[in-house]
Amino acid sequence: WEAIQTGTGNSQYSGSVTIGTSLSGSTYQLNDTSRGNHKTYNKARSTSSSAGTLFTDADDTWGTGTASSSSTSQTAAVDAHYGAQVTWDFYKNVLGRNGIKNNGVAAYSRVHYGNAYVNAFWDDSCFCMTYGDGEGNTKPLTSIDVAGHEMTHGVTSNTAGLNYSGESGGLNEATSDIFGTAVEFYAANSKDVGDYLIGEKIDINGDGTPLRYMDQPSKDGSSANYWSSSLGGLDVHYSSGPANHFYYLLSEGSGSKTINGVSYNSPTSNGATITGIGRDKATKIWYKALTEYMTSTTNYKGARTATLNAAAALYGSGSTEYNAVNATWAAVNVTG
Ligand code: ASN
Ligand code: ZN
Ligand code: CA
Repeated sequence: WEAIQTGTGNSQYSGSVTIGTSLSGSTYQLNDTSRGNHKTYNKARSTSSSAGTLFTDADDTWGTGTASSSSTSQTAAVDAHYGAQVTWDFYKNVLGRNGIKNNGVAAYSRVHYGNAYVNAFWDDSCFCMTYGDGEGNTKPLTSIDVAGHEMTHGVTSNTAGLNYSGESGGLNEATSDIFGTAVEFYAANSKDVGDYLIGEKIDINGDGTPLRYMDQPSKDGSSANYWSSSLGGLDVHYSSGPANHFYYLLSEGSGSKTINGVSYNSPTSNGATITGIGRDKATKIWYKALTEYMTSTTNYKGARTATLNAAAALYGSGSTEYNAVNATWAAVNVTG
């Protein structure tokens, strides 16, 4: 018998948070029974394919809130568990999706994977996401935008199924950045105020810069701002650029802007000025396009059509939103 509990989590990146746990006998577990039984496991440096050991605790207060190189620290587990929880709630409350497969069943998370492993990934075969501890084993890749990114790979796999290469691969990656960002803005805690940067908290470059910039993807030195005929030859984490840029422009508009203390400057390929329609509408348009109009082979031209169809269905063809989608694609060099 397991009772639904809410534990206190002292996370590394999101402050003190409430997390879904359960009580089995007299032991608490990282098993969120209110969200499809999402469990978080400890790999304790192993890279084997097993789930690992379910995190347990005596008093339902988890983690210390500070970085630790311990291979079994609860803190990384708190961030991963919380990230999955907020992502679950975002999909349910904002987009009406009940879990990755829309069937109420959760995936699971594994932390402390490998030794100083600097990556996180979704795996269709285990239906799980996995997080390394980062450089020095003290920078786990468990920030909320990364958790939202990885869990969204599961959603994409189970909806459009965008092939993970060429332009469809870039759109797959962008979909994870888009909803990872939307999840970060959705999170209601004191530390995650929301930004259009990816991985700004995990310090993967060692100099405080984020992994990716949605307002101007080329700021990472490798991503494309605009579509070109050679885009599909880039790594999928760089060919995501024009779609990430599309999402920023459609949400916030072109030019300079400061949001939650972060400064952005978003250019356009054609010199057009774009007026944003807001992040909520941009998010709903991308989700409807992903789940109803995109397929495994959708390319950038197809993404334009899919989002126009989604905007027409949601707001009407010829609506302000529809026209903004059209103008924004043109501003990243995607036309009909
Ligand atoms: N962290 C990467 C991602 O989710 C892992 C990968 O390249 N598959 O995209
Ligand atoms: Zn990814
Ligand atoms: Ca972010």
